[in-house]
Amino acid sequence: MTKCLICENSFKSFVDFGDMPIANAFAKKEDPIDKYTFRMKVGFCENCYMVQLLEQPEREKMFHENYAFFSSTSNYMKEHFKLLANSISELQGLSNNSFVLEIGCNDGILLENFVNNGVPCLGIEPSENVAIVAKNKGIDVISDFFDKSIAENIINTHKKADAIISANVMCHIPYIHSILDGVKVILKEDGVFIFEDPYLGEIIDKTSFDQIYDEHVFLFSALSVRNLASMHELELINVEHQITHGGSMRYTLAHKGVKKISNNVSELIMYETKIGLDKSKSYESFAESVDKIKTDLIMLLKKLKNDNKKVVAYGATSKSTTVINYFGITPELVECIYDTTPIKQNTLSPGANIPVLPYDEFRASQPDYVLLFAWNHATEIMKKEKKYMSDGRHWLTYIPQVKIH
Ligand code: JHZ
Ligand code: SAH
Repeated sequence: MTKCLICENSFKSFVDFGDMPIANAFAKKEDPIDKYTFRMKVGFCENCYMVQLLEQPEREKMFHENYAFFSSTSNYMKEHFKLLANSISELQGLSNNSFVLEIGCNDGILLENFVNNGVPCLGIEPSENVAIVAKNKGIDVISDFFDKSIAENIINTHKKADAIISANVMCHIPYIHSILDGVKVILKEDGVFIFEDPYLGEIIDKTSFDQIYDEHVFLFSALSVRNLASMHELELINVEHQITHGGSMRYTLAHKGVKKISNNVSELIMYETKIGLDKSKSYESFAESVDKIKTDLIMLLKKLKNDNKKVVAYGATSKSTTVINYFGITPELVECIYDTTPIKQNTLSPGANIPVLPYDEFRASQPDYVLLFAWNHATEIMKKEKKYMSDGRHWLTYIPQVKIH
């Protein structure tokens, strides 16, 4: 039994992925291979409804000056964050007298929009290499891990925030109580705290098990977020579905009792209760569904190998580390992974040592089948590669089930 990170209740795991490497530990060929692994199990706390990892590597092992994920590699995500900035500006009536704080600003994909619109803002970003890209865009960034003590420092030098924003960061932070204490300190009386993360309801529905890796310590639902907020005198006032990252939810929190609660919240809670996200037994078949995908994909990859087909992969995602290592995908089955991110290129994938190559070499490699690890960007990528792939080549995807396109 393990203690829940939110309410300290004891809980057990419902799925065990075995020993996993750091999802973004792409190894340069000249570097020694990092043999570090942690046991990746996921469980559900019946008391507060939080789905969470039982164990997580220490934060400095994941977020540092060689962090491999740069947010701005997707044009679709750039557009998504531009729209988010506009909608928050409208919601809060932001101007050059306002103040916006972002937790985990990465390369500045969101905050650059506020800078361009003359809205004062600040990013907090511990991974120095991505923070430098944001700083070079003219964004004010503190290179540190946000928590309550950082918040207390910020309040000495900045005014209170009209909006605090955090995309794909809250679900990464096991010390989330300290984050919410910090939010409480910095958020103006009528301010909003808006965050979005992959949505538990869709992860269960689509069996998108690859959203589970070291960085994602929590898989949120409205049920768990509402409860967590209430522990900090905050209130969940809105929820909005997003199609990003394979299905996400945007949660809006405000100080308790200040803002009207949208009907979306009770409707989503009703839906979550109906599909059983509040009950242990709903999670029992998840591992079986994952193993069905595993069997189907491995069988297909072995058959393609026997038929002498050339199979490569597209997108060295964090998610792919779970797929590759849990399924036992080797360089014999998938020759290499092409990716546009310079820091990932000419490296070996974490755990399985599949070569990661520059995207520029993808088309010349003439594959028969392309395994799409960046399936969450399928619309953007398939559009970009449409002409090339129409020449008798096939995409392979595996969420929600194995499919040849
Ligand atoms: P992508 C990361 O997850 C990690 P990952 C993190 N934990 C998280 O929650 C989300 O992001 C937000 C490449 N690519 O977005 C770029 C191409 O090569 O699915 C990336 O390496 N060509 C913070 O890593 C990868 O694919 C393209 O055209 O699972 C995509 O990674 C495009 C669009 C992407 O996130
Ligand atoms: N918001 C971006 C980046 C997500 S990547 C997007 O949606 O694309 C997650 C980021 O959170 C990483 O850049 C990591 O360095 C950062 N991070 C991790 N822990 C953090 C903390 N305690 N405070 C602030 N940022 C953190």
